[in-house]
Amino acid sequence: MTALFPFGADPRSPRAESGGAEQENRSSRAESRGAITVGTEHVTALDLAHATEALRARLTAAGFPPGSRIAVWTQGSLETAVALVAGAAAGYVLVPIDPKLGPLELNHIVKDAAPLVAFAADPAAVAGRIAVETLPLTPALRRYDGPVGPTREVDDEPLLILYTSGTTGLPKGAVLTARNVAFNLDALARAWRWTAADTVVHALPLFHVHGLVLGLFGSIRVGGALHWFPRFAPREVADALRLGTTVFFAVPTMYHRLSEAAESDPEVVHGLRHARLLVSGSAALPQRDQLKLEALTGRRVIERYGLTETLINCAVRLDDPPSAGVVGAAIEGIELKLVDDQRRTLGARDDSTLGEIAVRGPHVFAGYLNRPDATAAVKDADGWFFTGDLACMNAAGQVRIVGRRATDLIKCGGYKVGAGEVEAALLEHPSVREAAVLGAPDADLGERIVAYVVLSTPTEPQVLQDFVASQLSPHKRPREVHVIDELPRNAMGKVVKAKLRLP
Ligand code: MCA
Ligand code: AMP
Repeated sequence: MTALFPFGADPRSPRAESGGAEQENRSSRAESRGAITVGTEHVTALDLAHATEALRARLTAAGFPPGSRIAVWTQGSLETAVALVAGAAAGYVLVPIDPKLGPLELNHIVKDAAPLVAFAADPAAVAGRIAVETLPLTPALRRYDGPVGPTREVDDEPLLILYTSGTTGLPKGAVLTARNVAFNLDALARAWRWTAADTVVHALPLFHVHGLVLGLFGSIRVGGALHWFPRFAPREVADALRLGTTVFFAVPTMYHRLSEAAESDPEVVHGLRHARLLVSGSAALPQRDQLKLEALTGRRVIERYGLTETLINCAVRLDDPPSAGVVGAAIEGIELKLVDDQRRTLGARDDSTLGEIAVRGPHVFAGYLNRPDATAAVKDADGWFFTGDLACMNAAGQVRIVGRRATDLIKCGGYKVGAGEVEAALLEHPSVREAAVLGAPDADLGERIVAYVVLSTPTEPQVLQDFVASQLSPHKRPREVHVIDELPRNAMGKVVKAKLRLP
């Protein structure tokens, strides 16, 4: 078995594993610069090894051995990133929490995942929000200077519980194992020749796969480095690329904003030109943004496609020829097929036959926490996971995503939002009698959340937007609220959302 991260033992200590020359090299290389940089602060690989030991010692002494579930409030600080890596390396099961979660989701997650303890860089900011004890991260994780031990091995035990929305109901906790993560990252590293020489820059949240698994864990697993911005600003990312980071991970909304910034700011163009690799994911990258960026910078953005439950399924490789709208072929070591409505395999590789993407392999999650029913609905007895995404495939196995089965799932800024979740939150407002929510095309966000409501007492749309932002994560708020007299329904009384869609 191999270690999850390459800083398993202090490369300078006699406890360093024999035969770990490559590991030692990688650690030493990353040690000479920041393994993780946030703002003006950074930690080295050796600091991460110390933090792992410190976290393990602290939690074990408090009665929480490795294997216990710990929640981490993913506040925007270096300490947060360190705690996530250290917690994973020390063998804990991490439940990353969006610090902006509203009470509806937060209470559900804490009850469902039942973490024994929580960590926060700034416990005061989250005081009283959950019944679990919240320990401060600073400064203990960086003061430890005792001996360091091995990190967690790549095993089939849970590593992460990540919450993801469905069409209705509250988010479900996807349980990802250490093997899921390690296998997926190694395959991507090969596809992109992602090595210890790379420094990734990203400005994604650390409570979803994209920012946490790819951006943070990926950078550390390859022995490289990460420059993390807790907030996205085009110029900051471009400056980081210009000053030596080599790889950029972002959602399409960020590329859209970069393409706009590049029109007026030559430094943004300059930065993007410097990158070795620009990768987009979490939602479809519109052609117009791709072309605009290419025209301005001469660089192409490559796409990869994934889900919380499967991590990354497809990726355009470094040497693949450019092809519009293609998210690449299945990554090495996984099986991918298209299926029809009855889940029968479609053999066509004609770039036009449409089917649902199904995948199988060591990257597919263990299941949803406490929801065997929901797991059985998406994963069959043979291990195939049915994604709900509709696509076609060409003769080379390259996949083009065309849409998704469930119209009640909205991808807004790369965040998945269930229409039912937003409707339920709106119905909690005393003035709302009925609500229907859908996604409308949006040049910046991909899709924007639009709500149609029938009111019992007059209320301003802004009040309802703020109400949803206070109950759920603010990114789940409707960007538009339309007050109507009644919702269109069919003969069975079911709301016909198609009749609400904007022209
Ligand atoms: C605005 N705000 C509010 C309100 N309005 N707060 C309370 N009440 C309101 N009414 C706050 C927001 O919380 C936010 O604060 C700020 O104002 C701006 O909000 P918003 O307009 O929503 O954000 P944005 O600027 O449009 O964000 C665009 C973004 C963001 C930066 C692209 O959508 C983003 O970070 N997306 C990444 C999503 C992601 O990582 N998805 C990966 C899923 P503040 O600025 O303080 O937050 S993993 C996945 O999909 C798979 C595995 C894959 O393939 O990757
Ligand atoms: P999430 O549950 O937040 O992990 O979102 C997963 C969903 O994001 C997938 O089912 C797809 O619908 C969408 N997605 C991710 N990457 C891409 C991409 N490159 N192109 C189109 N859709 C994507």
